[in-house]
Amino acid sequence: MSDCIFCKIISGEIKAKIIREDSFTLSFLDLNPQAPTHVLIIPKKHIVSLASADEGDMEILGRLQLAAAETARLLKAEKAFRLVTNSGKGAGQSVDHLHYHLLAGRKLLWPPG
Ligand code: DGP
Repeated sequence: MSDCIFCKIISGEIKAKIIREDSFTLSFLDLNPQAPTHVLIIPKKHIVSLASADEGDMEILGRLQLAAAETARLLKAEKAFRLVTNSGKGAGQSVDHLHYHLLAGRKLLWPPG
């Protein structure tokens, strides 16, 4: 989508520190880190949010999970990390392109705020 920040990161129009990439997903450092390790994992397909994904997105949703686990391994965070998606403005979603936050490197409290 032409006015989507994350689509612009995928196309290279906006720079980001890429951690991992494959044909379907991109992992890159969050601009506003909330933990020593804070990576965003996104589909290259523009999906607005998890709530708007449908059965046709089943494969990409699986690939996102595996990309997140691989990203955690690459960053040596596989023993303790959190994967979270904010779906909808009320949940804190500020970018309307599905993304998972991978957080690690500090004590992660539960429940989250
Ligand atoms: P959320 O609030 O769940 O929609 O998370 C959006 C995240 O995206 C937020 O943690 C900050 C990050 N972000 C926003 N714009 C950019 C950008 O241009 N580059 C990078 N690397 N991250 C961004």
